[in-house]
Amino acid sequence: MEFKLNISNTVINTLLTVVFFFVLLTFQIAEANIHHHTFTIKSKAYTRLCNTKKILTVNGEFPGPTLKAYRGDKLVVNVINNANYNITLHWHGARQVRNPWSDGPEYVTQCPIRPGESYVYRIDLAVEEGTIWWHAHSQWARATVHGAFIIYPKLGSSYPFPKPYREIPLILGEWWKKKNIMDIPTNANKTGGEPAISDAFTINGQPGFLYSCSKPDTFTMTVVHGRQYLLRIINAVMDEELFFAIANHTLTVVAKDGLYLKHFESDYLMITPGQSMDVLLHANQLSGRYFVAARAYSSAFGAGFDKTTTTAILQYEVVSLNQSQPVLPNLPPYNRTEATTRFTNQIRSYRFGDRPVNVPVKIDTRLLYAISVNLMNCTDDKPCNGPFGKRFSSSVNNISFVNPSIDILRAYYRRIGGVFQEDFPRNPPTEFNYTGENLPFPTRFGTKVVVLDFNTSVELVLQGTNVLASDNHPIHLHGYSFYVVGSGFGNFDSRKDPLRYNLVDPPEETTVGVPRNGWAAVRFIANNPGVWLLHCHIERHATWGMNTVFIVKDGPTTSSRMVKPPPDLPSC
Ligand SMILES: *[C@@H]1O[C@H](CO)[C@@H](O)[C@H](O)[C@H]1NC(C)=O
Ligand SMILES: *[C@@H]1O[C@H](CO)[C@@H](O)[C@H](O)[C@H]1NC(C)=O
Ligand SMILES: *[C@@H]1O[C@H](CO)[C@@H](O)[C@H](O)[C@H]1NC(C)=O
Ligand SMILES: *[C@@H]1O[C@H](CO)[C@@H](O)[C@H](O)[C@H]1NC(C)=O
Ligand SMILES: *[C@@H]1O[C@H](CO)[C@@H](O)[C@H](O)[C@H]1NC(C)=O
Ligand SMILES: *[C@@H]1O[C@H](CO)[C@@H](O)[C@H](O)[C@H]1NC(C)=O
Ligand SMILES: *[C@@H]1O[C@H](CO)[C@@H](O)[C@H](O)[C@H]1NC(C)=O
Ligand SMILES: *[C@@H]1O[C@H](CO)[C@@H](O)[C@H](O)[C@H]1NC(C)=O
Ligand SMILES: *[C@@H]1O[C@H](CO)[C@@H](O)[C@H](O)[C@H]1NC(C)=O
Ligand SMILES: [Cu+2]
Repeated sequence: MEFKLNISNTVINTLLTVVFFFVLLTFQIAEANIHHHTFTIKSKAYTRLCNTKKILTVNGEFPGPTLKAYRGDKLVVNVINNANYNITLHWHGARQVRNPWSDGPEYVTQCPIRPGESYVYRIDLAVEEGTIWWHAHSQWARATVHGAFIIYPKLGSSYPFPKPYREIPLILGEWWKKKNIMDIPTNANKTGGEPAISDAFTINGQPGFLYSCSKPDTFTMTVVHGRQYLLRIINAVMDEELFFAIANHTLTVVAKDGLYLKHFESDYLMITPGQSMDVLLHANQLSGRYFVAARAYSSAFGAGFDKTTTTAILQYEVVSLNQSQPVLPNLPPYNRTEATTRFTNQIRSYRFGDRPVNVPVKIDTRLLYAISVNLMNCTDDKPCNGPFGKRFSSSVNNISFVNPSIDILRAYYRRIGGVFQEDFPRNPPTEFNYTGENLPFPTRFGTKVVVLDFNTSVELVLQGTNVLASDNHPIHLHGYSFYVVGSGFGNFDSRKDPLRYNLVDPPEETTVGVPRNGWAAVRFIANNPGVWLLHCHIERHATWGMNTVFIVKDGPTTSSRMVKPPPDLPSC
């Protein structure tokens, strides 16, 4: 079933139209290409850090195959599950307009594809352009089942920056030397403690030069002096936000989450799990070798984390410097929240081409979601290895999300009762000093959603809390992008803070890092009907329950209604 990805071979064009309708053909190339892919999930042995173990892969590759398309194209991906685990795939950053059936999160929009089964995902790209990515959305499979998804401007259009000489995808990942990744959440759930901490981060699959067993295979990018390169950087890490830098080189950030932004320069990036960034690199330094490096930004006091540094090498084609080892960049210290704030505060949306900046001004629905890590008493005789002899949990508005037994989308569409409740609290059920010296408290389990009318304009304030430990939470919304109109530290003040909102050029994103002990206010128009997950992209937090769901009702016209479910939708 092995299938070599080759987009040029798979583009379907109706060549019959060539002779008579040249104009129509141009239209098809630019707007209506369909790319067919087959993704076969299987286990394959990989050696990293001197140890060989089996991991889940797509088509035997790690990281998985890169999807490439032009803006406006359609992709059809047949996913064949030849592994021994359930699987689903998510197209992270693709809006899936009216088609939640292809969005991917298990038990939210579909039942898992079971071993031996297959499912066809359809992705219609409309507004997306730049770098997004795809990953598994089933248990912890995404640790190795992920890859880049590159969307070029339509043929005939150009980037809003000088055409780079070359493009280089850099996928940041996380590696456990001996543990079977698929056992990590199960084992953590047995003890109630932290999931196992990883042994390394990776760049394009390799921990890098600082590990003797990775040194010879370190990802190396060779550049020509004077040229400009486009780095397509994706944080596919499970549990840590990362600082990223290239020694002696200033980076120009031009896009984030598949959305262009106003260019800005920085010596480093802070990129959360779930985010992708397009960055220009000017090869304008002395012709030598430089480290590309990333390590954790971890702000939760007392939380264990992987303290290692992953590297790749930037090497000039003709090396004139005599260096014993490449130069290491200065990365901010692990807990330097100011460095995170300084970086993210520079992001501004960019009015470009047919992409206006349309920040909703009149708000119909205001939501305040407090997000926290919680501790539960033990309910059975299993040992509780979390802090204070309790079990970890996490919540949004004090509800810790529980996967239902069939997906919420099917239950909603087919009106099957008893699967979810529509009473998710629109404000924290108990008001407290969210960022104060709180004692950790327990939470409630539930499968609750907020139902929104079609076209509702929503303001959602994500309020970080200091319950147990405050952390920067990368919150990702499926089916939408949103404008981050404000953010700050401490408790959101509904009287004062809106006065300082940026309604002119706020960042437009699909994953926002909610500041540690702070808040972020996002706005969007609920004009994509479906069932859409909102969750923390730090995997351990999502596993503990930091998820919730929006159901957006159908609009009044055929073109504002959800499409029908596909015939091959897996059942539970
Ligand atoms: C975790 O363990 C508890 C019992 O200790 C069980 O009720 C629950 O279903 C488990 N959750 C998962 C996701 O395995
Ligand atoms: C890199 O930058 C450091 C610090 O600014 C400087 O000391 C060093 O000479 C530079 N190295 C190269 C090869 O440019
Ligand atoms: C490079 O530097 C090393 C150590 O400083 C020296 O031994 C070696 O001769 C140098 N090589 C060249 C080609 O200059
Ligand atoms: C960051 O870590 C350093 C070194 O461990 C510590 O001294 C400092 O208090 C920490 N800062 C914060 C804000 O937690
Ligand atoms: C949790 O355990 C503590 C100490 O064992 C006890 O005081 C408390 O009442 C328990 N809470 C619940 C909700 O059972
Ligand atoms: C919340 O707690 C923090 C930390 O103790 C304190 O500085 C702040 O004043 C408190 N805010 C309110 C509104 O009580
Ligand atoms: C959250 O829910 C738990 C369980 O019902 C309750 O004990 C706790 O007080 C609630 N906390 C808040 C802040 O609402
Ligand atoms: C949605 O709202 C926009 C702006 O108010 C309006 O122009 C549009 O017609 C609405 N769409 C539908 C289908 O109601
Ligand atoms: C795989 O999915 C099926 C269908 O939902 C479910 O019954 C089964 O428990 C799942 N298996 C695992 C290991 O989660
Ligand atoms: Cu989180």
